[in-house]
Amino acid sequence: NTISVIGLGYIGLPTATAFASSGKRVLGVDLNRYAVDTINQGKIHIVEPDLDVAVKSAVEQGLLTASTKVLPADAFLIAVPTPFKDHYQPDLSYVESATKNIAPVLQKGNLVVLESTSPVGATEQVEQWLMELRPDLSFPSQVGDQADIKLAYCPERVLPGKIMQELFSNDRVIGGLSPACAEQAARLYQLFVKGECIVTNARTAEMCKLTENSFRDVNIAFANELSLICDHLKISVWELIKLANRHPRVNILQPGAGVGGHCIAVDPWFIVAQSPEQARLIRTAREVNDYKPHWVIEQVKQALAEAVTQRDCKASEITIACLGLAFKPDIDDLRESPAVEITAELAEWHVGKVLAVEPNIEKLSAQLQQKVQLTELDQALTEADILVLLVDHKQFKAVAPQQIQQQWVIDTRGIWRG
Ligand code: SAJ
Repeated sequence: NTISVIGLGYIGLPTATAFASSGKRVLGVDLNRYAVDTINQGKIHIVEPDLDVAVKSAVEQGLLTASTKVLPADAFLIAVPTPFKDHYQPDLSYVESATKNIAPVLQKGNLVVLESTSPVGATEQVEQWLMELRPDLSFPSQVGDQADIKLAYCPERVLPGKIMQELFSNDRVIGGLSPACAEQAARLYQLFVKGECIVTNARTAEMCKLTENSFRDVNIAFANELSLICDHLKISVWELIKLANRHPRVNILQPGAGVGGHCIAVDPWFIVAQSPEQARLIRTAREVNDYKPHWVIEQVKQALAEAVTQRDCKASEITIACLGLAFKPDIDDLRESPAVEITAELAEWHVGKVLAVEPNIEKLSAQLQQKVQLTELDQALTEADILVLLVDHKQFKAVAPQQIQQQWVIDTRGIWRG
């Protein structure tokens, strides 16, 4: 009576732990030896609040073990990355190798669930790979509900930073390759999910995940586009949004330095790649959000030109401080962060000093370290001539606008110069 989770990253590890907390025996599988060894010591290799305690307790109770090898189980959950390759085409190679790894140990009655964010049709593709490798077993597209192997798609929808709460409380959308597949998967997730487990078909569930993140991307793009329009028309976008949101049916999100993370900036492309003719708004939203960091860089360049003229000094005498590097507030995750993109480009281009403040990390990557100096907030506020506020971390919000002495402040979050 074991559940096997393939891929022990930001989604796989919390999910494995959640099943273990319901009393199930869980085997987590990952190619990363370091991750496997760390987990078996009851520790974690990623940063996520409350995950360390949960893993420690699951490992100590003997319910969670990790391995680099796949073993027979009752259910297999695939939670491996699905990045994109050139021209924004989804890359299913990790899903393919996970599928090929479980194929030899599959047994009649097993359930296979794909959790990774995937293009529409990916669960059918997994079935296809399994059918080719295991002609001795029957599959849903051959015999429907009577199949030896049940397959379903069940996307994760948890918010990084709140994974250990949302994993239990969120509703789950569960799409089966047949109704019996969806029902069997729903029964599995009900072991720990307190929200509702709603069943549908696999294609709808796949599209549902992509739709949720595209919805957010389009809405953030609307806010980011407004910030450009307002700058052009000399209006405060922050005041404008506050006022517009007083309308009972208007709820505009917040502009920022761009959209980061490995979900919202990626998933809409899966829709565009499959339906390029139809997905016009979704593509444009991606382009608007991807353009925002470049616009911020232009703002900084303008400020620098002004500073040099006004002070009659050299550009090398001007210090720029970039505040915040993470992809969103109060986390330490710098992956796919527009703030990193902006800081790196400014450091590359500016002849003077570039400081960075990121309260959630201890040191910079080797690449950034060469050009950027990681400093404390106080020092940056004293030393810098130009402030570029990129992330609304709580430490920055705690500084009153009156404390900011700089003439040039590019405030992408509207906390000081709203
Ligand atoms: N952002 C803005 N303005 C806003 C809100 C967000 O600029 O008003 C930016 C953030 O700064 C960040 C990016 O958007 O750079 C994405 O942040 P986020 O908090 O919106 O989302 P993620 O990427 O942390 O998590 C999303 C969530 N999806 C939705 O809210 C629809 C989460 O529930 C998903 O599980 C996750 O993607 C995922 O793994 O797909």
